[in-house]
Amino acid sequence: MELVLHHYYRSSSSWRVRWALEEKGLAYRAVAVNLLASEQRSDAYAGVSPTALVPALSLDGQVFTESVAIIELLDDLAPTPPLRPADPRARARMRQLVEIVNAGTQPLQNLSVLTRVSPDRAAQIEWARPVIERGLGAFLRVVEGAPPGPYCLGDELTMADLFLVPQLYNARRFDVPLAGFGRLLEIEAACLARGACARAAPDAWQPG
Ligand SMILES: N[C@@H](CCC(=O)N[C@@H](CS)C(=O)NCC(=O)O)C(=O)O
Repeated sequence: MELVLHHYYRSSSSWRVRWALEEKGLAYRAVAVNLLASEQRSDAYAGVSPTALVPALSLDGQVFTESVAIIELLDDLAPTPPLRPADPRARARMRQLVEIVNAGTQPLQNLSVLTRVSPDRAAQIEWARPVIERGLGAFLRVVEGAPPGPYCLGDELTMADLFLVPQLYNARRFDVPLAGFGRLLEIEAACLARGACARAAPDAWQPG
């Protein structure tokens, strides 16, 4: 399996996919797409991704976008460790958490939205902060009803964790106060203690 990941080091969606690849021990070549230099809108990248967003994963020459689809594909092709619970209710709960981030939070604080809101960073932060606070608040309420354990849904790491931790990273970039999110911060610490999460984190990657 030849894997090439088009990504940006600080993109939360890219971190999700790098993390899944690391958990599964899959070797891949990383190609940087510099969002701040608008490389995602270049002609060259239009030939890679139909969405002009990162990440995009090329698998034996076939390109997949959308981190949910990519991670589920990886989970099907390399099932160990599983990133989705087998139980249908637990799986739906996991997908609920994933969508709170993927559909309800991250898109509203994405670069292309922020630049339409305002060119001014302070105004962008003012827009993004309540969006992220609301998303994390919903996420927390669901996690509080889940079985206890180090991760979002108990003892096993799932995709819900892969979506939470990069969103917390985004929250800090937008000065979201995190004091009320202690349970989520505990989960984050448990995740960052995993080599796979830390190796995939923005800090482990060079800009560009
Ligand atoms: N739902 C998509 C989101 C992809 C996405 O929004 N990527 C962001 C970075 S996290 C991006 O490429 N932004 C560039 C832009 O808005 O122009 C996924 O999960 O892959």
